Amino acid sequence: LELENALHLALERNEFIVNYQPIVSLSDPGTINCEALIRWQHPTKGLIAPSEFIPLAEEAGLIVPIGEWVLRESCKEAASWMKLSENSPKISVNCSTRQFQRVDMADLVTQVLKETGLPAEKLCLEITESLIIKDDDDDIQNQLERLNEMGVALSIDDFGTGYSSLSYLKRFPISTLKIDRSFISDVNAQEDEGALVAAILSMAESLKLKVVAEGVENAHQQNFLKERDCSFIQGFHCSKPLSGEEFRKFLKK
Ligand code: G
Ligand code: G
Ligand code: MN
Ligand code: NA
Repeated sequence: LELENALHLALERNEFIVNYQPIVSLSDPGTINCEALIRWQHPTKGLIAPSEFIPLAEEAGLIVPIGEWVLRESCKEAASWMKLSENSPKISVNCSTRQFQRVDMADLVTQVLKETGLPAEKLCLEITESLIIKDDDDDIQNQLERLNEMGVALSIDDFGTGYSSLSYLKRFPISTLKIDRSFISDVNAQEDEGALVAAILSMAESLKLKVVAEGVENAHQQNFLKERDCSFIQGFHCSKPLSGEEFRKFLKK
C-alpha cells in the first residue's frame, strides 16, 4: 500500500525514466531499433524495475497515465534521433491490455505523433496475446486496424508464452513476433536445443512476419538465429537497456 501511494505521486514528481535497449538487425548490422523500458527512480528505495510496479499500476488504474507518459517520452526521444542519421531507429513501446480497454489508443497515438513530430513509421507498439484473447472485441480490433492504417507497427511481446490460438495472426495486422527469452535460453552450445525457436522462425517466414529474438546473451545464440534467418536480436549480447545519452553513444559506434 505504501508503494501504491508513492506510485500515485511518482508521475507528478517526475520519478520515472525510460531506458532504451538496442534491437539489432541480423541482415543489416547498420539498422538498429530499440525498445523503451520504464524504470522508477524512487526517492528512498532507488531504482525499481517495472516487474515490481507495473502490475500494481495496472490494478490501481495508473497504467493509463503512466503508459501515456512513456509513449510521449519515447516518441519525443525517437524524434530527436532523426537528426542523427537518415536510417534513424524505430522505437517499440510496451502497452498494457488495460490501456486499450480504457482509452482509444489510435486517437492517443495520433495526438502524440502530432505533438512530437515522430512519423508513424518510426513507432511500434508491443502488445501481448492477452489483448487479443480476452477481447473477442470489435473495439480492440478497430483500434489495432486504425493504428496499422496510420503506419504504426504492432508486435506480439513474449510470443509463445500465452494460451492464444494462433489464428489471431491472420485476423490482426501484426507485423512482428518477439520470441520470449525463455525459448532463446534453450539454445545452448552443449545441446543445441532450440527446436521451438526454429519452429517459430519457420512459421513466421511462411506468414511473412518479422521476428525479434529476445534475451540473446551469447554469440552461439546469435549464430543459431542468423542461420535460421531471424530478422532482429535483442539482449545482453548486444547491449543492456541504456539511458538516452548512452543509447546515442551506442548509435555512433
Ligand atoms: O526492463 P525489464 O526487463 O525489467 O522489464 C520487465 C517487463 O516490464 C518487460 O517485460 C516489459 O514488457 C515491462 N515493461 C517495461 N516498460 C514498460 C512500459 O512502459 N509499459 C508496460 N506496460 N510494461 C513495461
Ligand atoms: O518487454 P519485455 O518483458 O520482454 O522486456 C525485456 C526485459 O528483459 C527487460 O526488462 C530487460 O532488462 C530484460 N533483458 C533484456 N535483455 C536480456 C538478456 O539478454 N537476458 C536477460 N535475462 N534479460 C534481458
Ligand atoms: Mn517488451
Ligand atoms: Na518480452
